[in-house]
Amino acid sequence: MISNLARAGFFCSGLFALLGSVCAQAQELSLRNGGFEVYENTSQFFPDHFGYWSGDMTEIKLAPDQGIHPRSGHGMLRFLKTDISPGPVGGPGISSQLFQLIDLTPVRKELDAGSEVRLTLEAYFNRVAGGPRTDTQFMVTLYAFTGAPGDFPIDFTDKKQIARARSSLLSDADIKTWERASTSMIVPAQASYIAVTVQANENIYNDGPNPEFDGHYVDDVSLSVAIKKPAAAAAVKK
Ligand SMILES: [Ca+2]
Ligand SMILES: [Ca+2]
Ligand SMILES: [Ca+2]
Repeated sequence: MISNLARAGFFCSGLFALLGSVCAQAQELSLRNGGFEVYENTSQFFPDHFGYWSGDMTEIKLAPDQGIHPRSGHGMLRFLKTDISPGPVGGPGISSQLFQLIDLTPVRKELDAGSEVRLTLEAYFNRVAGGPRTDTQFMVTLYAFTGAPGDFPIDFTDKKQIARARSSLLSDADIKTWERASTSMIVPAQASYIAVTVQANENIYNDGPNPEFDGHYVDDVSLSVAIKKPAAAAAVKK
Protein backbone atom coordinates (compact mmCIF):
# COMPACT_ATOMS: atom_id res chain seq x y z
CA MET A 1 0.00 0.00 0.00
CA ILE A 2 2.48 2.60 1.19
CA SER A 3 5.13 1.64 -1.31
CA ASN A 4 2.62 1.72 -4.14
CA LEU A 5 1.39 5.16 -3.18
CA ALA A 6 4.94 6.41 -2.87
CA ARG A 7 5.79 5.02 -6.28
CA ALA A 8 2.78 6.75 -7.83
CA GLY A 9 3.92 10.07 -6.40
CA PHE A 10 7.46 9.63 -7.64
CA PHE A 11 6.29 8.66 -11.10
CA CYS A 12 4.19 11.79 -11.34
CA SER A 13 6.80 14.23 -10.15
CA GLY A 14 9.46 12.61 -12.33
CA LEU A 15 8.94 11.65 -15.93
CA PHE A 16 5.48 13.11 -16.47
CA ALA A 17 6.39 16.48 -14.97
CA LEU A 18 9.53 16.64 -17.12
CA LEU A 19 7.54 15.99 -20.25
CA GLY A 20 4.92 18.52 -19.26
CA SER A 21 2.12 16.06 -19.98
CA VAL A 22 -1.03 15.57 -18.05
CA CYS A 23 0.19 13.66 -15.06
CA ALA A 24 -2.53 11.17 -14.40
CA GLN A 25 -2.39 7.48 -14.04
CA ALA A 26 -4.43 4.89 -12.28
CA GLN A 27 -2.55 2.30 -10.37
CA GLU A 28 -3.70 -0.71 -8.43
CA LEU A 29 -2.89 -0.35 -4.75
CA SER A 30 -2.64 -3.24 -2.42
CA LEU A 31 -4.84 -2.53 0.54
CA ARG A 32 -3.63 -4.91 3.17
CA ASN A 33 -5.39 -8.26 2.85
CA GLY A 34 -7.85 -6.89 0.28
CA GLY A 35 -8.43 -10.41 -1.03
CA PHE A 36 -8.94 -11.83 2.50
CA GLU A 37 -6.34 -14.53 1.90
CA VAL A 38 -4.93 -14.24 5.43
CA TYR A 39 -7.09 -14.92 8.47
CA GLU A 40 -7.34 -12.06 10.93
CA ASN A 41 -9.85 -11.17 13.64
CA THR A 42 -11.99 -8.64 11.80
CA SER A 43 -14.60 -8.19 14.57
CA GLN A 44 -12.82 -5.73 16.87
CA PHE A 45 -15.01 -2.64 16.50
CA PHE A 46 -13.54 0.49 14.90
CA PRO A 47 -9.85 0.33 13.91
CA ASP A 48 -7.51 2.88 15.51
CA HIS A 49 -4.36 2.33 13.47
CA PHE A 50 -3.43 1.53 9.89
CA GLY A 51 -3.21 -1.72 8.00
CA TYR A 52 -5.85 -4.13 9.29
CA TRP A 53 -9.53 -4.86 8.83
CA SER A 54 -11.93 -4.32 11.72
CA GLY A 55 -15.54 -3.44 12.39
CA ASP A 56 -18.78 -5.26 13.14
CA MET A 57 -18.93 -9.04 13.43
CA THR A 58 -17.64 -10.56 10.24
CA GLU A 59 -15.49 -13.59 9.50
CA ILE A 60 -12.82 -14.43 6.95
CA LYS A 61 -13.66 -17.74 5.28
CA LEU A 62 -10.69 -19.61 3.84
CA ALA A 63 -12.81 -22.08 1.85
CA PRO A 64 -16.06 -22.10 -0.12
CA ASP A 65 -19.03 -21.36 2.13
CA GLN A 66 -22.71 -22.11 1.49
CA GLY A 67 -21.92 -22.88 -2.14
CA ILE A 68 -20.14 -19.59 -2.73
CA HIS A 69 -16.52 -19.73 -3.86
CA PRO A 70 -14.09 -16.87 -3.19
CA ARG A 71 -13.72 -14.59 -6.22
CA SER A 72 -9.95 -14.84 -5.86
CA GLY A 73 -7.66 -17.25 -4.05
CA HIS A 74 -8.96 -19.21 -1.09
CA GLY A 75 -10.38 -16.46 1.08
CA MET A 76 -13.33 -14.06 1.26
CA LEU A 77 -15.17 -12.27 4.06
CA ARG A 78 -18.63 -13.05 5.37
CA PHE A 79 -20.82 -10.37 6.99
CA LEU A 80 -22.57 -11.74 10.08
CA LYS A 81 -23.90 -9.05 12.42
CA THR A 82 -24.56 -5.33 12.75
CA ASP A 83 -22.50 -5.09 15.97
CA ILE A 84 -19.58 -6.93 17.59
CA SER A 85 -21.24 -8.63 20.56
CA PRO A 86 -21.10 -12.43 20.46
CA GLY A 87 -24.15 -14.53 21.19
CA PRO A 88 -27.48 -15.37 19.66
CA VAL A 89 -28.93 -11.87 19.52
CA GLY A 90 -28.38 -9.61 16.53
CA GLY A 91 -27.20 -6.02 16.72
CA PRO A 92 -29.46 -2.99 16.90
CA GLY A 93 -28.42 -1.57 13.54
CA ILE A 94 -29.09 -2.51 9.95
CA SER A 95 -25.55 -2.44 8.54
CA SER A 96 -22.52 -4.66 9.04
CA GLN A 97 -19.49 -2.48 8.39
CA LEU A 98 -15.83 -3.39 7.92
CA PHE A 99 -13.13 -0.70 7.98
CA GLN A 100 -9.49 -0.23 7.08
CA LEU A 101 -7.60 3.02 7.69
CA ILE A 102 -5.18 4.27 5.01
CA ASP A 103 -2.29 6.64 5.75
CA LEU A 104 -2.02 9.61 3.35
CA THR A 105 1.58 10.45 4.31
CA PRO A 106 2.96 9.01 1.03
CA VAL A 107 0.94 11.57 -0.97
CA ARG A 108 1.36 14.43 1.51
CA LYS A 109 3.74 16.30 -0.79
CA GLU A 110 1.33 16.00 -3.70
CA LEU A 111 -1.60 17.24 -1.60
CA ASP A 112 0.42 20.16 -0.23
CA ALA A 113 1.55 21.09 -3.75
CA GLY A 114 -2.04 21.35 -4.94
CA SER A 115 -2.09 18.16 -7.00
CA GLU A 116 -5.40 16.45 -7.54
CA VAL A 117 -5.23 13.10 -5.73
CA ARG A 118 -8.10 10.84 -6.69
CA LEU A 119 -8.72 7.53 -4.92
CA THR A 120 -10.95 4.82 -6.34
CA LEU A 121 -12.27 2.04 -4.12
CA GLU A 122 -13.52 -1.16 -5.70
CA ALA A 123 -14.99 -4.33 -4.18
CA TYR A 124 -16.91 -7.42 -5.26
CA PHE A 125 -19.96 -8.78 -3.43
CA ASN A 126 -21.95 -11.99 -3.55
CA ARG A 127 -24.69 -13.67 -1.51
CA VAL A 128 -26.80 -16.78 -1.22
CA ALA A 129 -30.12 -16.87 -3.05
CA GLY A 130 -31.95 -17.10 0.28
CA GLY A 131 -35.64 -16.26 0.46
CA PRO A 132 -38.07 -13.35 0.59
CA ARG A 133 -36.36 -11.94 3.72
CA THR A 134 -32.82 -12.14 2.34
CA ASP A 135 -31.15 -8.74 2.15
CA THR A 136 -29.68 -7.59 -1.14
CA GLN A 137 -27.77 -4.34 -0.58
CA PHE A 138 -24.00 -3.77 -0.30
CA MET A 139 -21.99 -0.53 -0.12
CA VAL A 140 -18.48 0.81 -0.58
CA THR A 141 -17.52 4.10 1.08
CA LEU A 142 -14.44 6.33 1.27
CA TYR A 143 -14.19 8.76 4.19
CA ALA A 144 -11.51 11.45 4.54
CA PHE A 145 -10.47 12.54 8.03
CA THR A 146 -8.07 15.01 9.59
CA GLY A 147 -6.25 14.17 12.82
CA ALA A 148 -4.84 10.85 13.96
CA PRO A 149 -6.15 7.34 13.29
CA GLY A 150 -6.38 6.82 17.05
CA ASP A 151 -9.25 9.31 17.01
CA PHE A 152 -11.15 7.42 14.30
CA PRO A 153 -13.57 5.58 16.65
CA ILE A 154 -14.77 8.88 18.13
CA ASP A 155 -14.48 10.99 14.98
CA PHE A 156 -16.40 8.46 12.89
CA THR A 157 -19.16 8.21 15.49
CA ASP A 158 -19.35 12.02 15.58
CA LYS A 159 -19.42 12.15 11.75
CA LYS A 160 -16.29 14.33 11.65
CA GLN A 161 -15.29 13.25 8.15
CA ILE A 162 -14.41 16.13 5.83
CA ALA A 163 -15.43 14.24 2.69
CA ARG A 164 -17.34 11.08 1.83
CA ALA A 165 -17.90 9.14 -1.39
CA ARG A 166 -20.25 6.16 -1.50
CA SER A 167 -21.82 3.74 -3.91
CA SER A 168 -24.31 0.94 -3.31
CA LEU A 169 -25.56 -2.01 -5.30
CA LEU A 170 -28.44 -4.46 -5.14
CA SER A 171 -27.00 -7.95 -5.58
CA ASP A 172 -28.53 -10.74 -7.66
CA ALA A 173 -29.47 -14.18 -6.31
CA ASP A 174 -26.87 -16.06 -8.39
CA ILE A 175 -24.18 -17.53 -6.15
CA LYS A 176 -21.88 -17.96 -9.15
CA THR A 177 -21.54 -14.24 -9.90
CA TRP A 178 -19.77 -11.50 -7.97
CA GLU A 179 -21.22 -8.00 -8.29
CA ARG A 180 -18.83 -5.04 -8.49
CA ALA A 181 -19.19 -1.72 -6.67
CA SER A 182 -16.83 1.23 -6.87
CA THR A 183 -16.62 4.83 -5.73
CA SER A 184 -14.01 7.55 -6.04
CA MET A 185 -13.00 10.71 -4.23
CA ILE A 186 -10.72 13.67 -4.84
CA VAL A 187 -8.88 13.79 -1.52
CA PRO A 188 -9.18 17.14 0.31
CA ALA A 189 -5.71 18.67 0.81
CA GLN A 190 -6.12 18.87 4.58
CA ALA A 191 -7.01 15.19 4.99
CA SER A 192 -4.51 13.05 6.90
CA TYR A 193 -6.01 9.60 6.45
CA ILE A 194 -8.76 7.71 4.67
CA ALA A 195 -11.22 5.16 6.01
CA VAL A 196 -12.20 2.48 3.52
CA THR A 197 -15.52 0.78 4.28
CA VAL A 198 -17.31 -2.22 2.80
CA GLN A 199 -20.67 -3.21 4.21
CA ALA A 200 -23.86 -5.23 3.87
CA ASN A 201 -27.22 -3.66 4.71
CA GLU A 202 -30.47 -5.15 6.01
CA ASN A 203 -32.47 -3.41 3.31
CA ILE A 204 -35.17 -6.10 3.06
CA TYR A 205 -35.68 -7.41 6.61
CA ASN A 206 -34.17 -6.36 9.95
CA ASP A 207 -33.33 -9.72 11.55
CA GLY A 208 -33.28 -10.06 15.33
CA PRO A 209 -31.12 -13.18 15.81
CA ASN A 210 -27.47 -13.81 14.92
CA PRO A 211 -26.53 -14.12 12.11
CA GLU A 212 -28.45 -11.19 10.68
CA PHE A 213 -27.25 -11.98 7.16
CA ASP A 214 -28.05 -15.31 5.49
CA GLY A 215 -24.80 -15.57 3.53
CA HIS A 216 -23.34 -12.26 2.38
CA TYR A 217 -19.74 -11.94 1.23
CA VAL A 218 -17.10 -9.53 -0.07
CA ASP A 219 -13.81 -10.23 -1.86
CA ASP A 220 -11.11 -8.37 -3.80
CA VAL A 221 -11.25 -4.95 -2.19
CA SER A 222 -8.76 -2.64 -3.88
CA LEU A 223 -7.76 1.01 -3.81
CA SER A 224 -6.13 2.84 -6.69
CA VAL A 225 -4.73 6.36 -6.92
CA ALA A 226 -4.50 8.86 -9.80
CA ILE A 227 -2.53 12.06 -9.39
CA LYS A 228 -2.69 15.19 -11.52
CA LYS A 229 -0.08 17.89 -11.01
CA PRO A 230 -1.46 21.41 -10.37
CA ALA A 231 -0.83 22.67 -13.92
CA ALA A 232 -2.50 19.65 -15.46
CA ALA A 233 -5.41 19.80 -13.03
CA ALA A 234 -5.96 23.48 -13.87
CA ALA A 235 -5.74 22.80 -17.60
CA VAL A 236 -8.41 20.12 -17.37
CA LYS A 237 -10.76 22.48 -15.53
CA LYS A 238 -10.57 25.16 -18.31
CA1 LIG B 1 -10.02 -13.79 -2.03
CA1 LIG C 1 -24.23 -12.93 -7.33
CA1 LIG D 1 -30.80 -6.52 12.54
